[in-house]
Amino acid sequence: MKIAVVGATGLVGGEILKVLAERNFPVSELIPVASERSVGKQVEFKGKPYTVVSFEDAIAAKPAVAIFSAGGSTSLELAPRFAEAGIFVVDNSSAWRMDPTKKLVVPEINADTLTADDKIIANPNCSTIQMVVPLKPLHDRYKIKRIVVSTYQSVTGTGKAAVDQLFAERKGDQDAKKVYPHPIDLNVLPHIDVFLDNGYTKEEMKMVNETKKIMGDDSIQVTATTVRIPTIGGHSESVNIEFENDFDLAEVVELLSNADGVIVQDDPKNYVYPMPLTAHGRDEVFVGRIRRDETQPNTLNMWIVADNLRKGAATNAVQIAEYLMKNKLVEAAEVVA
Ligand code: 2RA
Repeated sequence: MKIAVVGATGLVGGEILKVLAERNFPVSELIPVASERSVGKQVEFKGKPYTVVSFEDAIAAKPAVAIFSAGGSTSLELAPRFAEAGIFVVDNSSAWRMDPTKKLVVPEINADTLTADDKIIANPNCSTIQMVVPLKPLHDRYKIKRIVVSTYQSVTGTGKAAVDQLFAERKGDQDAKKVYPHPIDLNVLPHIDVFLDNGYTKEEMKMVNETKKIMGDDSIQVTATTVRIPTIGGHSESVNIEFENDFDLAEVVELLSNADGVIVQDDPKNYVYPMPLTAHGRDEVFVGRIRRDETQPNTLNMWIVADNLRKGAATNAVQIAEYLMKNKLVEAAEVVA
């Protein structure tokens, strides 16, 4: 398949190239794309250099799929132009996620809703993806009433400049360029994305709204506090889930162990639990500290960790492209076009 990676020079773009290579995605032609200031730069794919091209050249090259990770405004402007040219867009930004005409897809949960007409497909927010992957099988079995989540998010979610800020501060560089309004090394910021009028951040409201859309159930109540911490390996989440029905803890562990894309790491006596350090570079979502909330009925606590650049972004997007290919939606669309 001819595939374009839009935003190929960014952190997520680089991870998309790695994931395509690792998963042996059948790439017949790779088209790395970025804004004017990066056109002509080189990126590496499977050990070979590729030259970054402009948006116009990418549309003219007619890839079957373009995976976008270039920010909301670029996506709002350019995704429709790619789509009009018959190219499937899998978009990592928040631009299209809550658009009722667009699907918000986590392949383990709702890829089967996709059709050849879904030319712009939204990839959910990283912290939402890693939460819903393990929660969906539990929702199907016990029906979730309410989720209380607090996140501990990696600086890689902000981008390269934030990783640079963290390491510059760690080296004692007082003039480190600031992406955050405060130091991030040796600190914790209860602030991800912009603050909204309701006192929550946009990241927190993404978790509320996207969870309902992906699960296809508006009755699920979600309340979130999203926090940036000085780590790079992945996002962690403390999640408290109240179910309509009671559960058996051993069955919960079994459901999670059998869930697609989930690995249970839960042996606290031997200090086994998910951590960003061990989730880093992995495609799965890791779950541990699975225990009953003893303060109220039908309620579970657990700890979820995933590499936000992988399952939270690149891997999920590549899995969507794989689904389009395996289910022949790409060819079907080309025939129609
Ligand atoms: C973050 N959720 O971690 C964002 C990235 N999309 O900041």
